[in-house]
Amino acid sequence: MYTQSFSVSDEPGKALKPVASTEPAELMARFDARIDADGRIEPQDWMPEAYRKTLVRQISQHAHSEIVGMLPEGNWISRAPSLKRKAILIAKVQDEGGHGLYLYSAAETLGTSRDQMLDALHSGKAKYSSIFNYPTLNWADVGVIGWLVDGAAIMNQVPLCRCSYGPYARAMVRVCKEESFHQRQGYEALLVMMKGTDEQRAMVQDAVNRYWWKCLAMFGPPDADSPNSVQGMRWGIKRISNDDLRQKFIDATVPQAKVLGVTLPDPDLKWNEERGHYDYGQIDWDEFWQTVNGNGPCNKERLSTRVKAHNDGQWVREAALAHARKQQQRAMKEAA
Ligand code: BYC
Repeated sequence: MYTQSFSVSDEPGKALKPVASTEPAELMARFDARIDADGRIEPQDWMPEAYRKTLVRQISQHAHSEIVGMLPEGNWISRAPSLKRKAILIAKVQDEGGHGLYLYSAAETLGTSRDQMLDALHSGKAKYSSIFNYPTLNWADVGVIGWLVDGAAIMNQVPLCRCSYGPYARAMVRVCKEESFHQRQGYEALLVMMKGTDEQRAMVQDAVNRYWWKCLAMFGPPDADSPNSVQGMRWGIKRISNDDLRQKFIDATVPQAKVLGVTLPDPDLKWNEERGHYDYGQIDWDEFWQTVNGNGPCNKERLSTRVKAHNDGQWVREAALAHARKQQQRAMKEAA
């Protein structure tokens, strides 16, 4: 349903100028040349500190989004309406945990430890996607998360498969394949509900009404208010701007909503022949920033659940480390 083609905007980063740098000129020139040639940067390569920092910021935020994203859906595992839906949901939540692990590993190649990243998340310093700070009120929310939230995530993540940093790009290839399954299972679950009772159809419409605008905000602030975009695009980390991705998502989703039989809650949503895109209404950016800055409806609950899960898992990490130490000692004894 979502294209896996690595399409990019017509002139990605063309008009953007590199920022001034105090890094060694020769190394910097070599790095810039590789970026300009659309080459990959690998962990052992020299890179400017600002590039490293930007990647750690983006990849760790992305990893945090994956593991916090497990929470709203995880709440529904015990209440899934059938064995089939329960099995699918367990697999999906487990996949999100796996995505977090690939991404933390990719960020660790840049010299930041997983403990440091998790500390930043648990102390409230690090960001994660705004979308996971809204409640999941009924079973249709789980379908809508698959269709719209995973749908938006794929739209954002397919271009990241061509990110200039090798480990991030490679992790994203696998993540996108799995997200594609997530999106389809959500859409299929909603199709089934829409063929059900009036009450089920009303639940789907209600979930769409609550999630639509929040999903559009997932792509980040408008390009003009996005402080990281210019440099991110110049470095080939971001390939398509926040607004262009948002537009691509809307254009892809409107026909899907028609097939499903739901109304997207935007009176200004209308095909614009001249632009070749759908026009859409105003996103509530004040509400978005409130949520990003810790004051959304579920921020506190999500963070405390995450911290509790981490603390409850301490004995597992300690046992794994003790086992690894024992294996190592045994191997050393055998080698002696
Ligand atoms: N929520 O200059 P900008 C998923 C922050 S899906 C919270 O445009 P950038 C999943 C931004 O970090 C979601 N914060 O930034 C799906 C920046 O703050 P800092 C995860 C947001 O980096 C289903 C500030 O606003 N996907 O995982 O150029 C199930 C200014 O923004 C948001 C990714 O993370 C937001 N929605 O662009 C389970 C994809 N939007 O850092 C899991 C990778 C913006 O300067 N990330 N901010 O303090 C990206 O592509 C980019 O980082 C973004 C933002 C498009 C999100």
